[in-house]
Amino acid sequence: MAGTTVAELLVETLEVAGVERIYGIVGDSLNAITEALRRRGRIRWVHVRHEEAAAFAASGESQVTGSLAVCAGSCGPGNLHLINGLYDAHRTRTPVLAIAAHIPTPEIGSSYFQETRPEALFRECSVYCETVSDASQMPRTVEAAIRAAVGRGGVAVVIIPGDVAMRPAAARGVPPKEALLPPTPLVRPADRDLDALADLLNRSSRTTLLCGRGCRGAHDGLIKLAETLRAPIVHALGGKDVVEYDNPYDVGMTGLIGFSSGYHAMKACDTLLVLGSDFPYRQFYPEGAKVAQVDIRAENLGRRTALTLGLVGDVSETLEALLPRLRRREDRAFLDACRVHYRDARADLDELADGVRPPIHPQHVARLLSELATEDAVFTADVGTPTVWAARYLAMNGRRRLIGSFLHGSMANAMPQALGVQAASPGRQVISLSGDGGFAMLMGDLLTLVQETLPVKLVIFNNGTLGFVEMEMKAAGLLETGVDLVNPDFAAMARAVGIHGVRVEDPRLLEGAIRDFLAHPGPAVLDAVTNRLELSMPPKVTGEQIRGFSLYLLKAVMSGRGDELIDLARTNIIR
Ligand SMILES: Cc1ncc(C[n+]2csc(CCOP(=O)(O)OP(=O)(O)O)c2C)c(N)n1
Repeated sequence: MAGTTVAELLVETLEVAGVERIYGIVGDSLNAITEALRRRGRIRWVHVRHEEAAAFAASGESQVTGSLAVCAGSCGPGNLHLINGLYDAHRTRTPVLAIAAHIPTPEIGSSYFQETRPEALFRECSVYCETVSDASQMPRTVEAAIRAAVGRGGVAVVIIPGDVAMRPAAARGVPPKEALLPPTPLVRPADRDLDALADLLNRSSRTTLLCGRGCRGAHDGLIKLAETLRAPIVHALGGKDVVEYDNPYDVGMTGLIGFSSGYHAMKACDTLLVLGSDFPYRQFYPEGAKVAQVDIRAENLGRRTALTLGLVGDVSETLEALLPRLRRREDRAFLDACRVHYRDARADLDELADGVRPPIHPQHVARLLSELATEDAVFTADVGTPTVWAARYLAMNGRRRLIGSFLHGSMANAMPQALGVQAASPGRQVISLSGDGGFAMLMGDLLTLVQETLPVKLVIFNNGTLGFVEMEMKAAGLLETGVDLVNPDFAAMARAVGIHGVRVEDPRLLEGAIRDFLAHPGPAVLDAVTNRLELSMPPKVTGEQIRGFSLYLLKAVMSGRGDELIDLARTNIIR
């Protein structure tokens, strides 16, 4: 390929945008692009084993760097495999560009081999999704895609037929980085709206703050706000690594897997201020309280609960302008009561995070990981109970990060996200808290850790079941169905592919096993055989759940499973 091709212009544009790697699997429709990458030699092709892992890896990378990350798939099934990971990135509002190669232009619309409709497929999980059908569209199309992904925070998809990628490029050059990447603007509400918010807060006597991922960078302002208003701070899971640390106003998380203290601080306030959170579960919001919300996205305002006041703004900027307008409240009674409740809830949870006789309790694993990980470790957690243990037992400190699939809620996110985080942060400790079900779902990409020499530390909570769903079934009064997992010895399996593998079944050996596994310089697997029958109750156990669980117990006794129920009681009560 002599001269500049469309593919080379695409790659050059990505280089200017600062892209360092592309996750994907090759295919002939991608040939022009992979050849351009090879010839130019600046962007690394990270060869994964499943395109879904490529998309999750890009999602993980961009969440930890805050910058654009890229994945690619060949035409038809190749790019179709990206979709689930792209949904995750899109819902997390993290900038990812997906290059979806397409079938040859003359064949489009003929039900050709591998033909799909990528524009229709990717539209739903992207802020930008366009096809390059003519060489003259480049590099404008990829520029627009990059600006949309970075500026709006989300996924942009560039669909490009293999033949178009090979064509000679038009003369138009690539803009400089300053013109390519949109800077983040300062956004805050107008003065009169800040006055209205200040007035609402100054007149309230029991204010609670609900803080989410939009509070990143606003830690100091939040603490000052809570101090001024004597307000407890509740967080949604996305806000955990942003607000929980160094926080004397923290009263824990709310939601299905949260703390009872977080639940009560939300329910008992007279004014709730929601900051950078789109926490979706409506039943956790207070009834009868005034609710104000600050969010950078107008469409997030009031969609979970009715608002008294909704303002558009960046949380940090808004707080800076709001604080001088607030009167300092002296009465700390509400705050103190919420803090006492939190201390008790925390103590109850901490009691569960230990053990001296098998089986190992998963809480114990999570607590030790938290204690033994480095100060700037990045944790990823699989959807399922690993997210519960991460939320409750990993201590954050402002430097650590916690990444999951908290909005899209997909299994199998943790290992590939860790892969992307590690690729982008070579010196950092990256720990994946994987479920045995979640891990097995994208298990092929364990090989990528070896091939790419990525020293990810992978903990598998090996409970032999799709545990979270098993628990949901029981709470709904059902006998569990379709949840059993017949697992191998994951540590032996890891060793067979060249990864350091440690298996642990006895809680007395757990700390040593974790130390050994974390100290290993390369990729390592800790196969932690944990209690299948662990109860991880939600913060507020409803009458319905108690009825459901009682019904399950009755059904289990009637189907002759008395021994199992004794085990359930034994492993949850006598620890
Ligand atoms: C892709 C996908 N499939 C199914 C589900 C439904 N689901 C949510 S959690 C879960 C069980 C996860 O099991 P595992 O990874 O073993 O973790 P555990 O809960 O046992 O710790 C399932 C099946 C989902 N969220 N995502």
